[in-house]
Amino acid sequence: MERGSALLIVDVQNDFCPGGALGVPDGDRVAVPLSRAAERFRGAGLPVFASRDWHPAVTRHFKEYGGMWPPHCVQGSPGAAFHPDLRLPPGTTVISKGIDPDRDSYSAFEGINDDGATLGSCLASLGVGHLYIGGLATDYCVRSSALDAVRAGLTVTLLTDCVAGVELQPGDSARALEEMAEAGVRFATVDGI
Ligand code: VGL
Ligand code: ZN
Repeated sequence: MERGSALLIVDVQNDFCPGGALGVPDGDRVAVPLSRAAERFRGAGLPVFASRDWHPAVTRHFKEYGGMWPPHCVQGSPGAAFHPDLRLPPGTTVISKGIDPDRDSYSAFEGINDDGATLGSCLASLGVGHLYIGGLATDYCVRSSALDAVRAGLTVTLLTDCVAGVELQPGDSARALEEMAEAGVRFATVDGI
């Protein structure tokens, strides 16, 4: 957590937690350690970002319209709200993604803040060089966001005790972790940073 670090919390939303429309096994278990991480970043004066999947009701992302997924995280619905155990410190920037009905937009780097600025431009204007990432789901949005962060030239650390995967195919999360490692992503636990 050196100067120039920031935290990105990916999609810790009700629909990705057990009982939700696209519940990730143990998805709710990441909320507490990520809240602790957010508090530590905030305490150190470092920026915190929280992305949310934020789909229109009609999108090619959903099965019914040609995609892979049951409807989830529809804008303004209870399922799209952050999980109640996730405590976001004041000043957290919310990044909304998946708004374009023609794209899956798994990566938070395809998302924007309330003023329409992309995550990439927010990070650049704050001088962020090292992004710490945790959240849901390891094998989709976390994977995609971490790989995009590397492509953007950032040092990336994945918080391994703060992620959980969809596992459409068993082993998807393990494969995603391997892919991230090969791309140069580092691994740490919340208490190790
Ligand atoms: C996600 C599947 C569909 C994610 C989003 O946040 O990982 N996964 N939409
Ligand atoms: Zn989605």
